[in-house]
Amino acid sequence: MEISKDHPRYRSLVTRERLSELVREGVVAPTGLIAHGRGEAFDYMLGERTTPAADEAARVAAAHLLEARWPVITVNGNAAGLCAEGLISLARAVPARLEVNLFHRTPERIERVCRYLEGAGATDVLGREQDARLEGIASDRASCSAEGIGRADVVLIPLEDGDRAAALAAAGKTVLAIDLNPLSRTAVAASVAVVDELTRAVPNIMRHVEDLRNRPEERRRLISEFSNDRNLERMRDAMCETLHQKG
Ligand code: PTJ
Repeated sequence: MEISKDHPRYRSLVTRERLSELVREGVVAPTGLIAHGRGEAFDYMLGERTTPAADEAARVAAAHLLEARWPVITVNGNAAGLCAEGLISLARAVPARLEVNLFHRTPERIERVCRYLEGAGATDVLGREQDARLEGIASDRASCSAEGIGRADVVLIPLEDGDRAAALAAAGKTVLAIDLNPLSRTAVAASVAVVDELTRAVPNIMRHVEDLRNRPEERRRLISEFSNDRNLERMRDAMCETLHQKG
């Protein structure tokens, strides 16, 4: 589809087209488009910007990633389609392992998403071998890599479903979520929920990683002072403010 560059929603239209293409290629799940639409609606309510509270959460997420013993970043179809290069760069910078972990799981799709990441420059992608299980999930969605999620102490989960976020937290892992919905079970179950659009949140976390790299005391202070509940409340307030301004 031809999209005119001066269309006011040009970027959004291009992203939608790209995700639709990736559905045809089997990287993004068909319902990934619905998840994306929900994200767009929440982002609209945020004014499509990184709020001060989201920036604070991104800084605390960066602190956790640097403090972690075995940090892992999980990647699903939407995350790969929207932000493969950003996630790969973040994983290199921390450094953290990348694991493909899908909600709509078939061996073919796992392979496609792994190859998509590798095509964007990733190496050592985990996920093809699912040799561990997360307690508390009955379906094959419990499967994960022993070298990745299985061993991780800190897991960054962009756009994850609520059951798995809760299971990761119950397994004693520090869960860092990126999710535009401040009411989602994922955002609530996380230790840190970055309520921001993925393609803004990832480079922002990366910027904070560089800033905090040689500041261990600052990292620990940030972690000990952060409250996810309070941050989510600020995000809900920010959405209400935007709605009032627009009305
Ligand atoms: O590739 P798969 O099979 O692993 O499937 C991936 C999806 C995303 C389809 C699957 O995990 C799913 O169904 O997710 P949910 O439960 O719909 O949750 C997606 C969450 O991500 C929702 O709360 C959306 O608001 C949020 N979201 C969507 N797009 C973005 C986003 N958050 C940040 N940035 C976005 N671009």
